[in-house]
Amino acid sequence: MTDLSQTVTEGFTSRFDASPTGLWSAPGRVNLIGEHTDYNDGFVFPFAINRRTVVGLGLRGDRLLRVASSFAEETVELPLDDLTPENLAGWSAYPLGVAWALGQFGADLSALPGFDVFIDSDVPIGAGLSSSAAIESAVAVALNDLWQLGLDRRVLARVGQLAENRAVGAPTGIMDQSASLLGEADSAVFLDCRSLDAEVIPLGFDVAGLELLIIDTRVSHAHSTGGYASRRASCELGARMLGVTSLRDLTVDDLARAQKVLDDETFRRVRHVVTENQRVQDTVRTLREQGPTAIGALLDASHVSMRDDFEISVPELDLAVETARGAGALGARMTGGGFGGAAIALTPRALIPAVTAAVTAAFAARGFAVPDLFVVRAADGAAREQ
Ligand code: GAF
Repeated sequence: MTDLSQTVTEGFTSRFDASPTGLWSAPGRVNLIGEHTDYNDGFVFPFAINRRTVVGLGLRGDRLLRVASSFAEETVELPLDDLTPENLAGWSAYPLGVAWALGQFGADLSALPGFDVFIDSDVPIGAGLSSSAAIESAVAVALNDLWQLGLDRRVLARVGQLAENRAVGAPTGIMDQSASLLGEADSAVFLDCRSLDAEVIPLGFDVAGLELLIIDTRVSHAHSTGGYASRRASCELGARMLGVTSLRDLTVDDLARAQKVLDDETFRRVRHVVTENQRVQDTVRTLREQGPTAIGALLDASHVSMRDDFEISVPELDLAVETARGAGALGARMTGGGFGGAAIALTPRALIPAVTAAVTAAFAARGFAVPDLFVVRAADGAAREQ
């Protein structure tokens, strides 16, 4: 039994005075490349990581929902009949939002029993590694099993996204839940966010002697406020003004025309998305043809585009990227929604200590908070544990 499985079993028993029927887990994710492309119907290339959320869940004989976790003292209770997005708030909106969203995808909530759930996680919160999608995906697979809904994983990803959009209030895309549900060890998920076709592609990091180093800047971010929503709105405005359904419908050859039609800021937002879609496809092709040591320049270009065109980086992320590159990383970029969170640095294994030391020293010299640096591996997606 893993440590998390044990704390969840013990937590469930002490809060609910019973044993869970089962344990399910789902990983956080890191995005290798393809940022702010998902809600533009574009391409992303994330992978599930070896940090997970574990949930213990048991059905009840009545229609009460009870949610507890190791990160909050309170146990939240809500009758299933009162389950609406408006009645949800705080951390419990993630698990309860999933239960509500399952109802929007065909589960007959009026005929199903209530449940108790206990949650624990080692996915860092606020680091851009999708701690929220890990909770949503773990609860989604658990309820799909115990409520016997028979929904497939692509639908469960949409369930998690709907929970995040409506119950949590963050206008996010489908990437994070897809990575958490569809990920496989040592591989990344090449997802077409329009068709939801997903291809699992081996990364080959191990054979190439590479590691993916996470540099958590400790600058925390939230996607339910401000910048994320305004970037999404700019993309939608750009698509409308250019007469396309979404920015996915544009290629780099359309950018000259776009520049004539759009104001400078909207044009730069559009240029980021259009070029980023191209970079995702180039990364997948390069990985296949030349292996992972050849993708560094694409990661670097992605960061520059987010820094200068999409304007979602912060000084800490820029410093992390520049310093990691200077210390020998093959490529580096901020990852996730931006405005804080983490950068990634694709780094030869032997250089991990040097890059870690250089970034830590550079942050200290600039008076920034002490960053947290750690390696992640590509792991399997959500699963029943017991
Ligand atoms: C966050 C969102 F949740 C994703 O849907 C995606 O848009 C990402 O930011 C940016 O690529 O993680």
